[in-house]
Amino acid sequence: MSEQEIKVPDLGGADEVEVIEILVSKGDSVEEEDPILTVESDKASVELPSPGAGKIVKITVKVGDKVKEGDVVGIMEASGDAAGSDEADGSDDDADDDKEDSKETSGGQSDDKESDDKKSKGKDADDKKSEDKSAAQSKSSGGKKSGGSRTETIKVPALDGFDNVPVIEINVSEGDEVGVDDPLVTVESDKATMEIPSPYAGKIGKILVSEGDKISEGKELAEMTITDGDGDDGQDDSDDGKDDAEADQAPAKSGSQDKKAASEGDAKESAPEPASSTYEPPTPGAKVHAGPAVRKLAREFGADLARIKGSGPKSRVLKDDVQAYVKGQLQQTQQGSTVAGGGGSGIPGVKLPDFSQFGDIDREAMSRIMFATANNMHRSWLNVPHVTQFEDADITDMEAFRKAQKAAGEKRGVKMTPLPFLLKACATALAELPQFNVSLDMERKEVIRKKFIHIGIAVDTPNGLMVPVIRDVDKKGLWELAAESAELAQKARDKQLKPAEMQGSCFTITSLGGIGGTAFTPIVNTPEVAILGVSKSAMKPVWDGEDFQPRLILPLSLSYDHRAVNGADAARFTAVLSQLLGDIRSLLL
Ligand code: CAO
Repeated sequence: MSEQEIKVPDLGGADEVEVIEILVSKGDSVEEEDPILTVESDKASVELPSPGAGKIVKITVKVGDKVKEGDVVGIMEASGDAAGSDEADGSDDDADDDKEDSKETSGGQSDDKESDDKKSKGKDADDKKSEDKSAAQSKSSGGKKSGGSRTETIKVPALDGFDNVPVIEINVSEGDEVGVDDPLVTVESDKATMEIPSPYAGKIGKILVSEGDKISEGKELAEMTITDGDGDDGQDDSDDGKDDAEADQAPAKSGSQDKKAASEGDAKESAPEPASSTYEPPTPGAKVHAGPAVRKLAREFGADLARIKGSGPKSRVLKDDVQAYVKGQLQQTQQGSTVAGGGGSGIPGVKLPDFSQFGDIDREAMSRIMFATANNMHRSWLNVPHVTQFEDADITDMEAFRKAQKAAGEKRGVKMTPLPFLLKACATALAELPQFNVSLDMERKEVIRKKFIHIGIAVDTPNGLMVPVIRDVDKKGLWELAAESAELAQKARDKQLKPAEMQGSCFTITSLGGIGGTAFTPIVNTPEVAILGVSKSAMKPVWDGEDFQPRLILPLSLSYDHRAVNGADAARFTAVLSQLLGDIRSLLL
C-alpha cells in the first residue's frame, strides 16, 4: 500500500476552475477513473477521475475552492495491485505524476501495457476536451435578411475529438429571446457536460435537434431571428464573412464570460429559495445544473433531473439530491402514494406541458386532504380490478314513508334523508352476502372476514372528500342512523372529525343523489372490496304487466374488487338492495 496525491490534471488552458461537488469521502474505495470531484469552468462541468484504484485517505479541497493544474485535491492509498505495478515500473515520483495526469486527463481510455501510448492519447484527448469545454462556441450560416432582421441557422461548433455527442438538454424553446452566450443545448460526453452557447442575441425559431440526438460539428442546431441594430449579436454580419475555422477555435471571450456571469447573477437573484423538499415540479425548458456522474446516476434510477431540487451552488443537483429524491419516491410508493403527475406501478408519469404558453396560469399548493385523496384514489385505481354493477330500485313507497316522517323528524330535530335507508339496506345486504364484508391480504394470501358492519359515508366538504364511518350500522335504527350521519357529515365539513371516526369501515356509500346524475362508477375505498354509488332518483314509467305506472326510481352503481367478488355476487348484492329499498318492511325482518 502506498499513498499518492490526487492532482488536478491539465485543464486545457483553463486557468482556474471551481470545485462544485465532491463525490467521494474519506475511506471510500474507488476504482481507477471513478470520479473524485466535479469542477466547473464557465462553459463546462468536468469530473476529475481517480488516478488509480485504492482508498481515499483525505480530500484536501472543499466545494467553492478554486483549483488549477497540479493542485493536490486529495490523498489516496493505492490498492496493492496499483502500488505493485508502480514499483515494478520503477517509476519515480515525477513519472508517477505524469502517469496520474495522463490517467486523469485521458478519461481512462488506455491500459497499463500501453502507458506511453496512453499518455499521448490521453493528452490529446484532454486537449481536445479542454478546447471543447472552454471553446464550445456556436457558429452560424446562411443568414437570410428580411427588413431589419435576418434569420441565421446556428450550427454546432468544433467539438474536436467528440463526434456524435448526445444532446441531453435543450435549453431553449421556440420563440425564446436569448442573449449572446445563453446556452442553447447541453451535450454530454462520458466525462464532461458542455453547453453550446448562442453566438447571437435574438429570437429562437425552429429547433433542429431533439434530446438524445447525437451531434457533431456543423450539425444545424436551431434557426434564429436576429434584429439588426440590436448591437448585441456578438459575431454579427462581419462574422459571416469570416472563415468558420476562426469561429470554431474562438475561445470563450472574456466579454462573453462577463455577460454570462451577469445573466447568471440575474437568474440567481430571481430564483426562488430552495425548499426543503427534494421534489420540484418540472419547469419545461428550465436548465438543470448537474455533473456527468449525477446525470448518469439519475439516468440509472430513471429519475427526471428536472424534478429534483438542487442543493448545490447555483441550484446544482448533487448526488445526495438524486439519492434523497429516489428515496422519497420509494417511500411514497411503499405508502401507496405518488407525486402529482408521477406514475406508479411502473407506468410512465404524466408530463406536464408549460401551460403558461396557452394563457395566464396560477399555481397553488394542494390541501393536505386533496393530496391524500389523490393518493388514495390513485392507489385504489391501480390496485383494484374494478367492475361496476348497475341496478335500479323502486323507492316510491320508501319515499312516501320517508316524507311521512317529516313532522316526527322535526320533533326529534333530525332530518330523515334517503341515506339512513341506504345504510340499513347495505348493512342487511352485507350480512346476507358476507363475501362483500372482507379485505384481501395478498401478501399472506388470506381473506380477512369481518364480523362487524361499519359503513363509511363519502362527504363532500369545501376542503375535499372525507369519509366518516358509522359503526355497527346493523344494530342501529333509522333515526339513530339519520342523526349520526348528519352529525358526522357536519363534523367533516367543520374539519372536526377525529382519525378514529374515519377508520374501520367495511363498505362505503357515496351518494350524489342530492346533486344529480343517472349513474357513475365510484372507486373502491381500499382495503374494502365494494362501494355503492347512489344517483338522483327520478320518476319513470314502469310497466306493471298491464300499464305503465309512474314510479320513483333510484339508480344504484356498485363498484367492486373483482379479485374478492365475482359478477354474480355483485348482481345478487344489488338485487338484494333493490328489493330491500323497494319494500322497506323487509328491512325490519
Ligand atoms: N335522489 C334524490 N334526492 C336525494 C337523493 C337521491 N338519491 N339523496 C338525497 N336526496 C335529497 C335529500 O332528500 C335532500 O332533499 P330535501 O332537502 O328536499 O329533503 C337533498 O337531496 C340533500 O340531501 P343531503 O345530501 O343533504 O343528505 P343525504 O343524507 O342524502 O346525504 C351526504 C348526505 C353527506 C352523503 C351528502 O351531503 C354528500 O356530501 N354527498 C356527496 C358525496 C360525494 O361527494 N360523493 C362523491 C365521492 S367520489 O368523488
